[in-house]
Amino acid sequence: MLPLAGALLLLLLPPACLASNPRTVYSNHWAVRVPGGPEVAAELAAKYGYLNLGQIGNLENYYHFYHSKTVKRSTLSSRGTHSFLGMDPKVEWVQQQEVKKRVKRHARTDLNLMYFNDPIWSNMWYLHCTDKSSRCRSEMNVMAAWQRGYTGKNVVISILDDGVERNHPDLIQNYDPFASYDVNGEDQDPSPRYDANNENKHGTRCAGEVAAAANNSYCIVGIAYNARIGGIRMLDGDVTDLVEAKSLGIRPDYIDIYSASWGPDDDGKTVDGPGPLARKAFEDGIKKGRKGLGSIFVWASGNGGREGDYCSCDGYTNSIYTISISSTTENGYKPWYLEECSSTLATTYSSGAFYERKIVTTDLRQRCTDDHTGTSVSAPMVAGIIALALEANPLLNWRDVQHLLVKTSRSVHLRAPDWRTNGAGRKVSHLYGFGLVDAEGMVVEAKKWRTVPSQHVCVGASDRRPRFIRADQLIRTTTQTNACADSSGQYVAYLEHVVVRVSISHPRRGDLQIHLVSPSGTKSQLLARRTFDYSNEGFKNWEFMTVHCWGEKAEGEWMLEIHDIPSQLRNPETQGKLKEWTLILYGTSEHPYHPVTVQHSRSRMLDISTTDLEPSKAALFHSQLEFVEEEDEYSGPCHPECGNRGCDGPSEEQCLNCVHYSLGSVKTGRYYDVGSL
Ligand SMILES: *[C@@H]1O[C@H](CO)[C@@H](O)[C@H](O)[C@H]1NC(C)=O
Ligand SMILES: [Ca+2]
Ligand SMILES: [Ca+2]
Ligand SMILES: [Ca+2]
Ligand SMILES: [Ca+2]
Repeated sequence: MLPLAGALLLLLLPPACLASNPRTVYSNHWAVRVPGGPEVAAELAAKYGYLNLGQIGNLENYYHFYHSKTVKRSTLSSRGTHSFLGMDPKVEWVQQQEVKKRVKRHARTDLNLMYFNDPIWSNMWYLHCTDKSSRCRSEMNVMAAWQRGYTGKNVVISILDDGVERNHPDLIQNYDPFASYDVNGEDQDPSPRYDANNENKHGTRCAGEVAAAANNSYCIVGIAYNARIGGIRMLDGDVTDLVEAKSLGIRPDYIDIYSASWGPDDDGKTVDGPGPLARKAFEDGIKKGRKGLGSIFVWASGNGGREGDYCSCDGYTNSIYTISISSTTENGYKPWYLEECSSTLATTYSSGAFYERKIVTTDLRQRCTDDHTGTSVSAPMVAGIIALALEANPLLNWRDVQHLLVKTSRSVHLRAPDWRTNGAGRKVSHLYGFGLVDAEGMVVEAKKWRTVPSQHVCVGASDRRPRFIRADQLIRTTTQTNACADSSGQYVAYLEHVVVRVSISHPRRGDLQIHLVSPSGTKSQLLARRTFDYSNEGFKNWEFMTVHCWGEKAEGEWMLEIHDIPSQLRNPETQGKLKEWTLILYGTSEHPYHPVTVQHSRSRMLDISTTDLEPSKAALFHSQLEFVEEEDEYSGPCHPECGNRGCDGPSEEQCLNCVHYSLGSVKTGRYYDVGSL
């Protein structure tokens, strides 16, 4: 039986839009609809000898099965076991994938022709994941974004670090003195201080990742290789609140993106965040920076994984104003240094175990290194990718950029035990946020992006009823909210960030585990146990943040759970106390992508390839389709060449590819890509 939406689609599609291949070529991939859930899908795959490659994008109940014994490309539809799969009562619908004609947009072969004469280009494995030999199975699609013409032109990035070697042969071309400052030395030149250990190499390594020159026969290719790059030297000296505030506020109308790969000690026992001045610098940056669009602060999520650190105890990465980035290894494994928490937005490749490759980039003393590691790698990579998106659309504000990352990042093959689909249909994990970044997805979406509605902030009433926290007990406390529907013009219908401000006293802070459950049932871990955190200082108005509820409805019942699991080092008789907690909801009163003022009246076929059914792409198709739906209807005359196909403008190029039809409901678009797989 076909699912309803699929049936709708087939009825609506005129024959002219169906595959025009005279011979249908079948692949060894199947799309299968299994309403019983992932376990049932896994069972079925095992039973009939398929490899279950997981849910197709964010399409619930649709799974991607692969059968290696089937001839890879065949003109005969496979029978035998495959018809058994289709007949299983737990399978609602199954379709062997036909190989469709490729179209320009995803012509991967072109990517292989992309040649740079930089000697280390071929070692930049994280940009060559489509190569057959590559272990990174999913692309960050940086080359595809370049192919669309985006290389960071007119975008300015600055690295907040220990200096940048501005005369490095691979940096000098894009180096921008106006994007630079030396806070440590109080001068204009951020050149690092050289010592025997090359202690201050970090900033130079990060700068190359972002904007090393391309095709100059030297070292590597930066992700935004035509962007301008500067350095703010601020880590080589005493770091104070003032130093941080100064650094975060250098030329906010000139610098678009600040990339920071530092924070409080990753020792697993520190709870620390920006002081009053740095906090003010963040707020000023997002309100006034980029002439009011908001500075973009990209932040590494931290390297304290081995020490059991948890990034929600780092107030910089945990801030709503910073874009927190995590790392995965070339094989999609969790790196040893990874810190989990619910404020992480997205992920890039970085180093991992000794047998996994590291990142190549520019190094101190005009050199090149293949030894750059940790989440320090990931923040500049995303800074570079955001630069590509800002080139595609310079009017993106600071929240647009976060929305783009939420929307386009993908879980793909990244291994995490906690991938969950939130109430808005987005897969999210405490290891990886919304997943691996997709540079092409970012530029495509950015190009067509409409600024999201203004940010509302709904501060709930503080719950000051004290509650004891006893060893081995789980306490639950709930709050019912209408999300400020009736007051102050701060109604939050659709969520972005959610913050829980808490004050807790406790004899051993590291014994606490805190979760927040949203009205849609999404459970964010705000704090995990930290073995080394023996502090008796508790939390004083600490703000935990989660992005896991992004896109969900805010109204309803929220639940805070605190679990005290005493370590052996502590007297379990001593107890803690939850003194106060407050829920702060950030978001919009209208749907961020479908404001009510927009007409949804027409859709059309998009010339996107659906050839290989790569699950990672389904989400992208979805978002592209969503956008097209949002186009205002054109009601004027069409060019005669359009025949009966309709058009969205008067010229010949604006003819629609298919006979147009009305969308009965906006939701149809959601299934459109499945139907055409
Ligand atoms: C780099 O330069 C070479 C010539 O040295 C040229 O053939 C190639 O197309 C250039 N690559 C890119 C991506 O521009
Ligand atoms: Ca200097
Ligand atoms: Ca180069
Ligand atoms: Ca940390
Ligand atoms: Ca953040």
